[in-house]
Amino acid sequence: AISAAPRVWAQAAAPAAPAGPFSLPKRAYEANALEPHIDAATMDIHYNRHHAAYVTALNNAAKDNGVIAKASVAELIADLGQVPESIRTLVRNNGGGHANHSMFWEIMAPGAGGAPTGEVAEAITRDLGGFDKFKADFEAAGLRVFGSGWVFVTVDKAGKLALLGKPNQDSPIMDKQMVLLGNDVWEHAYYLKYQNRRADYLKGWWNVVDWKKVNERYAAAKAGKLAI
Ligand code: MN3
Repeated sequence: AISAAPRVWAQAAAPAAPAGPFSLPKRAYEANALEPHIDAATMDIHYNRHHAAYVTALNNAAKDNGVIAKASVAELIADLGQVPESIRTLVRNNGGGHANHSMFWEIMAPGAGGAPTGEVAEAITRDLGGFDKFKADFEAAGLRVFGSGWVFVTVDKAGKLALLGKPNQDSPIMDKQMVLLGNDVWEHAYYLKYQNRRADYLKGWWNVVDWKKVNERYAAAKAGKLAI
């Protein structure tokens, strides 16, 4: 008889990545932990396949290139001019993808959401017009990204915030800026659950934003110690 065991997405194994300097960061929660806002199947495929593929491509590039092998992902994408032209686009796309997704998993958590807290709440009020206006502007920026991309909040060393969208896997780090938080608006981030309803995904996402972690990133940015 043919076995008809149901697929358990949360237990799907990560593809074997070649040994290399870059690795998939550990996620602090299970694939189903952000349900219903981010479904387990999307989380599993997004992390174990999409993000893993960016890491694998970077490791493959590092095998033949000492510059890539020795740099952190943030160092690489902050200065793409140091990368040989023949693989610059590869490193831009996959290095950006690795940095963006590493940040993305970090700023989400189960049982999170609600209003921002601490210094980040004050900065949102001061620089972005308060939480309600910020949420509306952030969602609108996410909808304006045509095709695939991200919407980010950047932070400078003085703690000042700014909102911007980016195409593809581009990162504000490529413009020597620091990322406080960002949301992935590639279809792979939401299509299984939300189909074409990107606006609903953007609205639901606030329920999983971990403001405690965002405050840690804010403090790190002001101290000049934000790694990604
Ligand atoms: Mn993605």
